[in-house]
Amino acid sequence: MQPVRGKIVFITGASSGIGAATALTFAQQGARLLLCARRLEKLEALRDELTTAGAEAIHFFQLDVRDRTSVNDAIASLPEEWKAVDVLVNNAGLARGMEKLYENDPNDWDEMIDTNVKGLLYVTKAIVPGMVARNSGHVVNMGSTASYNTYANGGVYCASKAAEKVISEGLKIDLLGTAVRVTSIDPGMVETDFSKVRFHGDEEAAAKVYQNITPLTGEDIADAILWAVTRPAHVNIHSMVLTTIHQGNAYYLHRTNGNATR
Ligand code: NDP
Ligand code: 8X3
Repeated sequence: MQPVRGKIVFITGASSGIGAATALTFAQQGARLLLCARRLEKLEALRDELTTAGAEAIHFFQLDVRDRTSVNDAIASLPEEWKAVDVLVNNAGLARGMEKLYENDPNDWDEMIDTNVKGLLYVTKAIVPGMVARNSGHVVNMGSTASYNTYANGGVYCASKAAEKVISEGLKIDLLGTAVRVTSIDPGMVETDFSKVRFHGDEEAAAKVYQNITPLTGEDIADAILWAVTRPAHVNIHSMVLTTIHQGNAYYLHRTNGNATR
């Protein structure tokens, strides 16, 4: 096992859900946490908990990953002691809307593609050249079971996660000959703010997604990320698909009320 104590772990979208849980898990291992999101106040609210949990150091900054200039400027202007990122967790992402593709609001498409695909690329481009120069590092991209099975009314979100899967594969190939590792973590349903965001704040619709199943938690995903990152240096975990016991794939579920699909 490779310890992460003292390593710089950069997590995008750390203000909520899987990102916040990953920050806590790596804090418990004594990592140095570099965290960003658009809602700086949400990051600030985590500071005490992360410090108490054991983070060696914490540095926050506000970032919208969709803005390429801001991504480049923010990463270029990091304090010197935060520049050599060891682990990048490209987690920032979202789904917007749940309607037939031809009835979707194109603004929702833009938001998903700009965040989940282009944002991930911008951050990767800003960080990976340094990893290559140091011949050391690990990129963890947040995928989804949505990249394996397309489900009704989710075509564009599924497409964005299919892009993430292919980008992860391509990055791994392009890094051959270096010691930099690439992992795609591909969860099924995780109860976070994800569905509230997807349904534009409709909490009732969001709650229904997780009714009559035991969903995964952010901590479950953080645990998977930590496992992938702490394998010996010659082991590259390419992808990890994880779902609740109640989920067969992105579409088939066992709901305790008898429903078998989403
Ligand atoms: P949350 O809504 O709880 O968290 C999403 C995080 O992404 C927030 O911290 C948010 O921060 C950040 N974010 C969104 N847009 C941007 C942006 N433009 N720039 C920077 N940060 C951004 O959802 P999850 O924790 O569930 O989602 C995290 C990732 O996990 C996403 O990539 C999602 O697709 C993926 N995923 C989620 C699953 C689930 O069932 N929940 C399953 C599989 C994958 P802020 O708003 O402050 O910017
Ligand atoms: C999020 C999980 O099933 O809502 O990627 O697409 S799902």
